[in-house]
Amino acid sequence: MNRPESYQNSHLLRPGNTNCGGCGMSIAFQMFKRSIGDTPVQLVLPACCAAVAAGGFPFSAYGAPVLLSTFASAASTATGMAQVARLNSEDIRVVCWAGDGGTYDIGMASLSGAAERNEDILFICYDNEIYGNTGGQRSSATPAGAGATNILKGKIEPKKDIMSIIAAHGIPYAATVSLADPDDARRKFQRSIKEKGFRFLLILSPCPTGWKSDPSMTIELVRLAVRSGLFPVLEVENGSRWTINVEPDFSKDDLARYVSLQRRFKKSEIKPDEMGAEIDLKWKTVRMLAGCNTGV
Ligand SMILES: Cc1ncc(C[n+]2csc(CCOP(=O)(O)OP(=O)(O)O)c2C)c(N)n1
Ligand code: SF4
Repeated sequence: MNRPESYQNSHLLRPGNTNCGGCGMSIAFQMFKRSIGDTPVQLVLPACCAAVAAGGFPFSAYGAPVLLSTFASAASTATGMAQVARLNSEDIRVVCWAGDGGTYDIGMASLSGAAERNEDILFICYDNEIYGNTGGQRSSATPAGAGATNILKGKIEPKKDIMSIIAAHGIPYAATVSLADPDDARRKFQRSIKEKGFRFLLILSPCPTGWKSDPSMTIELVRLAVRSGLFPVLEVENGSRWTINVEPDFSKDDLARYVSLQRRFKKSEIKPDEMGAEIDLKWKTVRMLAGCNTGV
């Protein structure tokens, strides 16, 4: 079947897909596509909302070749695809697009292996802080205080520090992406698609369904998470050069508003003050790693 002209290359994630309204992952996909333009990509999707988002070809299917993998093999599948492209001298960038469950938890072993071998792939984690596709269970990315369908009173343990773990592999480029800072996001998408070797991006991706937030508040939630210091916006080059890209104002009001806009914190025994203490600790580490290297 010939693809209608208007459906070629214009979207990676096309209109008509099954994602919920206001899905942060959908917005991230659109920003990514607009940033990389016509760069040819192949996608590897482990089990996650992104794996079920597409529909009938060619109307709502992804605008790039896609291989669905198991959770555990996403980074190794991408490694194989990148090696084949290299052997065939094809200028194709292979992108793993995974949720936090497939990154922080179940996909970690092959992700770490590919990072250690510095495979030529871009691994993007859209972090909605839950196992969204199966109803919103906790992952190790769920922040302390947030409820999930299998921990009704709120998580006790803090969110796993994935950026330190990834940076410890000494990969060429790793960065966090704020959907509320489009210029910074575009720069990071453009750099990471071009760079050779293993690259990693972490995108905070609100999930209105799981976070029980209004779909129109998705970007506002990211903005509040960045301003309050909950989501540091930074990049790490070669595992050692940490740069803070957006300086938060650590406003307690922003943190309180962030919490109040989502019903997942409703039954929490952890209050915004205690979350503030965790933010302080997080930023001590970030500032220590960044030294005086502030990009703002
Ligand atoms: C090994 C394995 N365990 C469990 C599942 C069921 N499963 C499918 S999608 C999913 C949730 C994935 O969560 P995440 O990676 O955070 O992506 P999201 O659904 O939030 O987009 C689970 C648990 C599976 N497919 N394979
Ligand atoms: S459940 Fe959450 S992550 Fe999945 S499509 Fe809906 S809003 Fe997006």
